[in-house]
Amino acid sequence: MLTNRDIADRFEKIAVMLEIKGEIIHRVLSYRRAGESIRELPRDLRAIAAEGGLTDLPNIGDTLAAKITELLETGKLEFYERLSAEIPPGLVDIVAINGVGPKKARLFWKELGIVTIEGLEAAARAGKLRDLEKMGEKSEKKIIEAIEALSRRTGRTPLGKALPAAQAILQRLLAVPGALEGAIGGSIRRGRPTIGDVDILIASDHAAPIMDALVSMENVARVLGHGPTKSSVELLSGLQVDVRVLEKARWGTALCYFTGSQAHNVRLRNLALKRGFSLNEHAFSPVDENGSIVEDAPKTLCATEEEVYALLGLPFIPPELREDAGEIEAAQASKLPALITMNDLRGDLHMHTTWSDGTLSVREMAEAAYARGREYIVITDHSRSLGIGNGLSIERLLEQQEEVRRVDAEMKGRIRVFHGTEMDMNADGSLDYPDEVLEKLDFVVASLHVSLRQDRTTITRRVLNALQNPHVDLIGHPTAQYIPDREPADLDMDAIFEAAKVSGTALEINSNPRRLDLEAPYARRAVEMGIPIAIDSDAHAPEQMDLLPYGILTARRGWVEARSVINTWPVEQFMAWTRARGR
Ligand code: DGT
Ligand code: CA
Ligand code: CA
Ligand code: ZN
Repeated sequence: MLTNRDIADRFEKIAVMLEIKGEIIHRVLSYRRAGESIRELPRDLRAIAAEGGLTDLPNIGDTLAAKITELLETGKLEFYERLSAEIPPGLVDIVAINGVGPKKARLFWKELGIVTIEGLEAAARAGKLRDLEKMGEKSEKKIIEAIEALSRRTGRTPLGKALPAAQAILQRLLAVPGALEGAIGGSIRRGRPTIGDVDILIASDHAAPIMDALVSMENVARVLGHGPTKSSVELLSGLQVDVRVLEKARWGTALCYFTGSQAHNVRLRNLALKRGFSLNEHAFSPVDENGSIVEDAPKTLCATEEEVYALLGLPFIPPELREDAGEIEAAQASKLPALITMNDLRGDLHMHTTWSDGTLSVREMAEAAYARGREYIVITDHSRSLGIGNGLSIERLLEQQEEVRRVDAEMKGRIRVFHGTEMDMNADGSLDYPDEVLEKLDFVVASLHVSLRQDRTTITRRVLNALQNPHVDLIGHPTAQYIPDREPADLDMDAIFEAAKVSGTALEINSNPRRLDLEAPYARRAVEMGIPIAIDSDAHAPEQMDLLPYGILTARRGWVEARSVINTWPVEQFMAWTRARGR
């Protein structure tokens, strides 16, 4: 399903393509401005479209509204498909190079047939650009430098983009006749927050049709390699996808190998060597005392990963743990954690409604959460100082409480609905509501949203203040990172963990794939210190409740068990916990 950001990206891409085409600036700007407006929207376009409100948005007239509707309904845009046939979409990436505008991109394309950054770089290094109109050795050198800078800047793709793209491709490939089994491997399977490239495995005896299906997908920008059992493509999004086809009899060794991590694989190979085998993606092969593979000796194939680990004397190790971060030792000692799963989640303690910047009412969010199997939720709209989030004054907060109580009564026997807040930890270190207001609430989340670039002492003190307040139950998205655009705030995490341990305040794993905050290593440390965790959706719209699996994946990478997570607890236990915290 396309998000506001996807549609904004698309319109901005169209603007650049029109510019390369040489369209009048008025038309170019209409797409660019529309893209910018959509990117800034505080609400889901889908909801606005459902209300018929698209043309009320800034910079959106009838024509663009129709295009948004087409994108929302079909996921595609006829106009864009036609334009792509005329203007290679890879040129848009070239325009992103510092110092290369649409005119230059057009020049390189028309004169030298260059349609990708790599093509441009090769031409520049070969000295082919300098003789073009208005170019020279100096500008050629500048382009090489700018390309190098660009490749340092980009690189990894957020999990939230890579995983849905990988799933869509996997489904396409599994639909090819002869495909028996398929999986996403690599860093996606391990749940890393950002992804270098996508690795997909398919078990089949007929690789060719699967390879052909991959390279002929319409969202392929370039084919990087097209072999008999192994191919790589670059998608229009820039994401690289590696696909390998193998026999089902070797599925276990192959999936294990291509899941990684490389460090984990090295450990497994060493364990295999100790047992007299060389282990690779194909099989366990007997080795002699020098470690050389014994030719003609029978190899052992593994159809499942369980068999691979069993041959190494280990229980199955969940992919999220495979980072050589103690999982091998834990497995050897039968001390692997019983990792949390989606089924363990009962509550969701952080979400927004139309009272602040959400898209649905309290009742609608409760229904949406109930439909997804939640047993209890906390409504946590923004607090008064957060202007951009339409934060609630004390009066509106108390008014909202009446509505929450009413909805809770209406939903009786189906889901419990509690009243809370996502309160700002203000730039001056104060909390955004006084204690006498906080004590009226069932649950208090405190979050950093503003002045995120304060120095370490100042910004850490804001969080420590919140941790010292007995009314604060949870620190929301503690580091305030935003993947990939914003680094975590410069916090003294040691001090924060120590303070949370003393106060017993929970720390959040925010499931939004743009946040994934806390990340796994911090979550693991919190659990080791006995600090409670909450895994929340922070939903501003109902479909964002479906992002919880990203939080679960992150928790699993952090060795988190259900018992450490307060919203896996039955509602009575959760209530007893918050009450014991001074309510
Ligand atoms: P990424 O793509 O940077 O997010 O990270 P990965 O882990 O997906 O890495 P990738 O795509 O290069 O390779 C996928 C898996 O294949 C990797 O996790 C382990 C395995 N693999 C690839 N190359 C090697 C290698 O040279 N040695 C070993 N032991 N394993 C490898
Ligand atoms: Ca990968
Ligand atoms: Ca790869
Ligand atoms: Zn929130």
